[in-house]
This record gives sequence, structure tokens and C-alpha cells, in this order.
Amino acid sequence: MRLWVLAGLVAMGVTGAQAQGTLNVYCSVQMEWCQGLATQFQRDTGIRVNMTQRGSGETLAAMRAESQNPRGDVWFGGTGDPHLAAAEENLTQSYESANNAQLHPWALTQWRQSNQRAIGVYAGAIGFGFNTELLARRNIAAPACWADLLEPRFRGEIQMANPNSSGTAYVVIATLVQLMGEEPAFAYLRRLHPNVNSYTRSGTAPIKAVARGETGVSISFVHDAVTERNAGFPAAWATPCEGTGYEIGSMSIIRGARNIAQARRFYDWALTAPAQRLGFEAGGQLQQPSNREAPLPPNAPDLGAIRLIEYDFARYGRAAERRRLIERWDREVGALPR
Ligand code: S7P
Repeated sequence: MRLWVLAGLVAMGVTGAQAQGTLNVYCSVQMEWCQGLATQFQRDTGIRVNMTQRGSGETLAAMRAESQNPRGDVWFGGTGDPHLAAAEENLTQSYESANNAQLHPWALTQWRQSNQRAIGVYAGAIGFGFNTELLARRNIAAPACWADLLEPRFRGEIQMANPNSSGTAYVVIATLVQLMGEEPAFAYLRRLHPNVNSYTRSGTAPIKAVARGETGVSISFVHDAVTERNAGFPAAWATPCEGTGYEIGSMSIIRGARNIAQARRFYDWALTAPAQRLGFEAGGQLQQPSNREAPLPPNAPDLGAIRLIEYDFARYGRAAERRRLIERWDREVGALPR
């Protein structure tokens, strides 16, 4: 009898879990965080999660390719501009969570600007990552300003990502355009080119290369430099003296999601303070969470102390503007000889 009850309970449990269904998440934060989200959500709800991790630009490209037959249900994380482009291109759908009331105003600005299709889940600033040991060995002073990166001491010493695949790189370009004006920004990027040894596919690859001593300097989100430092690497960070841009890392429900009830449940859950703490607890990530009750992780860059520009998300998140700037970068910078 006991055995039967146990077997019966196990069977009920399995059936119960199966009845909760499945969710397909496209995830654009670091793998450890994506995995932490999947494990905890599955534990909390019984919903099985299939997770696909890709950068922001790559996820947007995949969603465009799949628009007639969407395979994903929710897109979690990644820079905010491609989420806005996805909203404008009708690749995502509107949703209002009861948990919106728990969020910082900047997270809701993203939601309103996207016609309720993308919501802020975290924020982070662009800056410089550098390897303190490597720079000291080569007797190179760390960069403090955008202007410093053009100096001969950084020849072949800098990495940044390629904006075709990386949302991070697009934020860098849009930041420079807003800081300097478009013509001077592209002149700057052309002058920066000889100092760049590689334009990587992923936005986080340059800071990982810095941490491992493969390059001296990266243009990265500064929270990613702290992650590397916490992992024991000689990485440090600075934000540019002229000012810098930032991301509103976002979340969207994909239009045509086959598992819409599960997608909404994940969305509501991901906005709660315990779920937002997973970025640090499961993934060692140090962005500013959008839930007001989720604490800023220890040693995380304090956005209030950084000279941030008034990033124009409405303009630079527009699909046509994004495409135009990336194509211009391809023609005028990416195509330059080495
Ligand atoms: O998770 C760290 C982080 O820097 O990576 C995200 C970004 O999407 C990286 O992807 P890309 O390859 O598209 O640049 C950021 O949103 C996030 O803060």
C-alpha cells in the first residue's frame, strides 16, 4: 500500500509537472545566468524550460528568420535596442504584468516606448575594461577617456565587438554618435580601427580576452569587468571622462508564442526580486536589477555615480536607424584594411 501511494504520488507528480507544459526561452545574458533561470523557474513552477543562448543581435536575426513560424516563446535579456527594433517589426507582443508596479521607472520607460512589448530587467553602463598586469608590464597607462583610446600606446591593444552580431557593440556606436555627433563619431571609429586587434562576434568576448591577458583593453559593459575580477582575473574598469551610454537589458514575449500561458508566467516571475537576484547568485552578473527590491550586487558599478548620457532609446532603438548605423559601420570601419 505504502509503495503504491508513493508510486501513485510520483506518478501524479510527473503528470502534474508534464501538465505544466514547456517553455522555449531565447536567452541573451551569460550562460550561467540562463541556466540558473531555467533551473529555478522549473523548480518553482514545474514548467520545463528549453533554453537557447545567443547574443542580442543574433537573437533578433533568428527571430526575423523565424517570424512566419516562431520557435521561441520569451526573449530574456540582451541590450534594449534590438528589443525595441523587434517590437517595431511586430516580432514581439504586448503584455502588462501585475509586477510592473515593483520596477524602477527606467524599466517602465522601455515598456512604454515599445508599446508594452519590451520591459527592462536590468541596466548597465558602457566603459573600458583593462588588464592591470598586462598594462603595467607594457608600461601603458590605463585609458580614462574615449580620446585616450586613439593614442599610439593602444595600437593593436583594444578589442570591441562587431555590431552585426553584438548588441553591446551597437550601444557603443550609438553612444559615440550621441556624444560626438554622427560625422565625428565615424571619424573617431575609423581612427580607432588601427588600435583594434579584433571585432568579436559576442559582446562579452573582449572583456574575457582582457581577463585572460590576450588583449590589454576592451570596450565593454563595465559590470562584466567586475565579474571577471571576482573570478580572480586582473581586470579593472573605468568609464569615459566625456560620458558614456548604457543599456536597458530587456525581456519580450515573442509574437506567435506557442506556449503563451507559460511565457506570461515566466515574464511575471522574472520581474520578481528573488528571480532578479539570480543574475548575481547563479551567474555572478553585476547589472543593476530593475526590481526595486532586488539589491545592487556587491561591488557592482553604481550607475548613479557614472557620467551617463541621456541615451535616446526611442531613436537608436528604431529598426531603420539601427540598420543604417550598422551598415555605415560595415562600409566605413569594418571594411578598412588592417
Ligand atoms: O550578460 C552580460 C551582458 O553584458 O551581455 C549582454 C549582451 O547582450 C551581450 O550580448 P551581445 O553579444 O549581443 O553584445 C548584455 O545585455 C549583458 O549586460
